[in-house]
Amino acid sequence: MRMTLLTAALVACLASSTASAALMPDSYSMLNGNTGSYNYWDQTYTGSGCVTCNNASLTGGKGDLTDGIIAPDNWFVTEAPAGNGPYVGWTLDPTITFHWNTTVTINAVTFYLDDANGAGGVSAPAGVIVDGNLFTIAEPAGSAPFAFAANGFSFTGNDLVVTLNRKNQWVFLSEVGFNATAVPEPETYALMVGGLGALAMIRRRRKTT
Ligand SMILES: [Ca+2]
Ligand SMILES: [Ca+2]
Ligand SMILES: [Ca+2]
Repeated sequence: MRMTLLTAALVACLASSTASAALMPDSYSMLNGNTGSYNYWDQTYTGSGCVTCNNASLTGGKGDLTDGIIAPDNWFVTEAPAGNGPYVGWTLDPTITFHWNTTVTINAVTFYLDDANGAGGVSAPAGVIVDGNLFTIAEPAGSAPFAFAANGFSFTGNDLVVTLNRKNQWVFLSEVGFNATAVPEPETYALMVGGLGALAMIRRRRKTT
């Protein structure tokens, strides 16, 4: 029973030390989207730059890519009629720089993308580059929007650069999420070791009585 408690305490400590934390950027910069049948712009972007101009330079703000809204359907459904649709769609390979005001460590980036199987020239991208690391994206089964998580790298800094590599004429993105594996603080280690030490002492005391 005491060993079970000890094991449970250890598992709890390890679980808390590897918990994943979501990190919201303070701003992002990129070129605005393009016009096709509709306008696939980042019309709610809060920074400087023309939000209704194709490929205008947008800097210092946030918009469609970090508003928490993930497009639930293909571009031809969610973008019609022309308005502030949830996607940003490009006919170039967009490079987006995400900025944090404080230094962050990031181990995973999730991209929420459309896969229209080529309808209107819109397909899943061939891959994404995150902080210089290329991640190839296999063609998703079916034709629904999907999420692709790039992980297995570690970025520490203020500005994380990502690029989407198109496979077709267009690439459509509605949200980007960031996760960090929290590194335990020295105090956490101290508490963990202290807690295990206390349990061991209890065990020893019980043995001697
Ligand atoms: Ca969004
Ligand atoms: Ca949009
Ligand atoms: Ca597909």
